[in-house]
Amino acid sequence: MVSKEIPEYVLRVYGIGPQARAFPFGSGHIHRTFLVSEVNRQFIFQRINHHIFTDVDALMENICAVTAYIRERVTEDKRPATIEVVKTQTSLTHVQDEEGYWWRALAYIGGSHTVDVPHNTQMAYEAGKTLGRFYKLLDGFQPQHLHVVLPRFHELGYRLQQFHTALENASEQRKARAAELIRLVKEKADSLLWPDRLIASNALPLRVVHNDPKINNVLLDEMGHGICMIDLDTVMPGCLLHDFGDALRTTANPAAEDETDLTKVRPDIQLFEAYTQGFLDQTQSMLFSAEKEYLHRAPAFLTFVIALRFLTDYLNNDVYYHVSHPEHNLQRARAQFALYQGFEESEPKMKEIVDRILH
Ligand code: GN1
Ligand code: MG
Repeated sequence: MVSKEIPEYVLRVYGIGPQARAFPFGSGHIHRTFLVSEVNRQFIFQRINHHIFTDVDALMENICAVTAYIRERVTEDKRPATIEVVKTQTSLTHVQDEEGYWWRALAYIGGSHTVDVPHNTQMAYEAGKTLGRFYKLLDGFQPQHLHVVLPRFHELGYRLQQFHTALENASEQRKARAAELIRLVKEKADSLLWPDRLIASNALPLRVVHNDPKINNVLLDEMGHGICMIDLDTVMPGCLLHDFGDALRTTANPAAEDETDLTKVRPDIQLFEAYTQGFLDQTQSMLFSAEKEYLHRAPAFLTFVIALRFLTDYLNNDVYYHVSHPEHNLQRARAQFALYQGFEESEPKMKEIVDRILH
């Protein structure tokens, strides 16, 4: 039985019959995702959150442009080097249902899976190599050809503005529950504006970046080898340090993103080293010296940005991220701020590792 959550009309335009089965899939915080299985084919179906991605045509154009470019460059590989948007029978990349929701389908790669936390250093290495390969394959794609679907996405100054607006409108109860984190933001924010400044002064190159390369956006095969990056929604012109930081936020943290036991939340330096090795094995020759110089400071920065966004959404009564209970965003923010502090303390050690790998 097809899940009632995917309208029959949507499946029909893809030529999928009523015998197909559908189940909720993955752990994304924004869209609704399903695995749809017929006797001999499987698809990922996603209902796009158009409150967040307001220009769905631009979003899909970006994904199709980037994946087409990668496919043209990799012809000899048997394994897919990128995700593939499946078109409808009339060649559309996305369709709207009667309620106004947009849907898209992606080919499911047999035997593939994702993990929410790395199982070992080998897996961290594979994740780093997979993001590095994504960069290598897109070297030459002009970032200006992409739409900016979510402007100022990782700009801390922008996220602070949103935080201050949320603070003005938040309930006394939520402000009280979050008081300690609110204090931390006010104390630390100024010291973290350096990437915004470097970007504004063009000291860092503009690249095609993923913008959400957390470990569960790395597709792995049965052997644990990286296949490709998935979730290309936020691929935009941007900054490599943002990607490197977000990747380590999830790959160098052995605990869950929303871990309640904060004693478990700390950067694991061996996982950091393995990821960095995998990433730099692929990208070292492409990197600019300004990028190399700041790699070790990217994890604390980006983890702070994500923590701040969870906190802001808590103050806004959970309007952005899916939550499974009323304190979920606060719980995520607590874990991510704890991780941020751990990364900041580990910067000297991370610098040593980056320098050793680069020399
Ligand atoms: C969101 O939906 P998902 O899980 O792919 C968010 C990312 C955050 C992430 C935190 C468009 O990604 O920026 O890093 O949650 N995506 C958007 O896990 O805001
Ligand atoms: Mg995403």
